[in-house]
Amino acid sequence: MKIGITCYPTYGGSGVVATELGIELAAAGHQVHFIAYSQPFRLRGREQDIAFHEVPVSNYPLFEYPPYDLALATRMAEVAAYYELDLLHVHYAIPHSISAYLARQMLLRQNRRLPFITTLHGTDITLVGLDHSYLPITRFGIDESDGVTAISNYLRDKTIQEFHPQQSIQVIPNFVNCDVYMPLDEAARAAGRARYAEPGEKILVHLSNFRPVKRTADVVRIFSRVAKELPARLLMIGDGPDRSASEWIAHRKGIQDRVHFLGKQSSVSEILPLADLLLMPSELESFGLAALEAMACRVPTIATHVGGVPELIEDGVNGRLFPVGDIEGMAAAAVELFRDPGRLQAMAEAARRTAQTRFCASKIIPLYERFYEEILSGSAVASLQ
Ligand code: GMT
Repeated sequence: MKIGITCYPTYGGSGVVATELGIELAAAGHQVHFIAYSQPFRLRGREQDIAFHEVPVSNYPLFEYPPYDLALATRMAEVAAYYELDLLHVHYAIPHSISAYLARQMLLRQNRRLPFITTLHGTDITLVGLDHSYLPITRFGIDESDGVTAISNYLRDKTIQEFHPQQSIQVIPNFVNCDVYMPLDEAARAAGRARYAEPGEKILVHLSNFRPVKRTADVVRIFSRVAKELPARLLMIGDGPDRSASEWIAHRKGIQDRVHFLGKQSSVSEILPLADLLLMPSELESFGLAALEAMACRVPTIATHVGGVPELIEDGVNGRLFPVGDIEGMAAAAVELFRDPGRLQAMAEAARRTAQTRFCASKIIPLYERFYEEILSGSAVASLQ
C-alpha cells in the first residue's frame, strides 16, 4: 500500500506513535510518505526508506495566523496525486482530520478517491476537543473520517461519551518494537549506568514533553523523598513548559546534583534500559506510551491510576498505580521495591512480558494493515456507487 501519514512532528506521544508506525509499515514493504511542517524527530536516519514532504506555510503580512491547516490540505492532495497514495492516516484529530477532509474533497473533483483514517491519541479529545470552540469541528472530523481508531478503550469510551460521534471507533492500542526497546546485557547496562550514577545507586527515569498534564513537579518531589531514604539518581528526559519549574524545585530541595535534565533525546531506547523504575505521575494519560517503552526495556513504572493506564499496568504485577498527587504513596512504593530486589525483579520481568505478549509491534501493526484494507475495500465499494 502507499500510505500518507500526518502527525505533529515535535516531541509528543502522538508523533512518536505515528513515526514508529511509519517505520514499521515501511519495514513491512509499504510505501510511506510523511506530510508535516517538519521532519518527525524520530525519523532521523530513516530518510532512505521513508519519504518526507514538508508543508511550506507562506507568511503573507495579512496573515496574523498563517493558515497551516489549508497549506497541509493542499500538500496532502498534491502528494496523494503525485505519488498515487491509497490512503491518508492522520494522527491527532485537530487540525489533521479537517485538512485530510479538505484534501479528500479536492481530489474528488479530479475523480480521485483518497480515504482518510484518524487516530485519536488523547489530548485531542480530552483537552483540545472539549474546548467549546473546537468541539463541533473535532466531531465533524471524526464523523467525516473513513475510519477512526483510538489508542485505548478508555479513549474510545470517552470520545463516545463526550462527542456522540456517528462514526464507529476501533481500538488499536499503542505498540513498541520489542527488538529495539529491550533490556541491555549486564556489561552494557553497567557501562551505561556509570555515565549517570555511582555503583550501588538506584536510577529513576521520567520521559515526557513536560506539559502540566505530566506533573513533572511531582516527579521531582517523589524523587526527593526516595533520595532521602537511599542513594539514587533521577534522569529527566524531554523538555517543555514545566521544565524550568521542575529544575527550580530540584534546586530548592538541594538535590540538583542528583537530578539530570537530559533534554530532548532521539534515542530513548538507549537510556530507558539503564533505569530501575520509571515515574509517570500524570494528571491524565489515555495510554502512557512512555511506560510501555520502559516496560519493554524491563523497567516497571510507578504511575497514576488514570485514563487508559490500567489497561497497560496491573497494580502490583507489572508496576504500581496510585491516585493523582499521591507523592508520599509513590515515593514509598519506590523505596519498598528498591528494598525488595526480588519483587522488583519479578515486576520488571512481568513488565517486559506484558510488552511482548500484548503490545509488541509484531502484534499491533497487522491490526492497522487489516484496518487499512477494510477501509480501502469499503471505499472502493463506495466509489463505485
Ligand atoms: O501527552 C503527550 O505526550 C501528548 C499526547 C500526544 O498526542 O502527543 O499524548 C497522548 O498520546 C500518546 C500516544 O498515543 C499517549 O501515550 C498519551 O497517553 C496521550 N497523552 C494524554 O492522554 C495526556
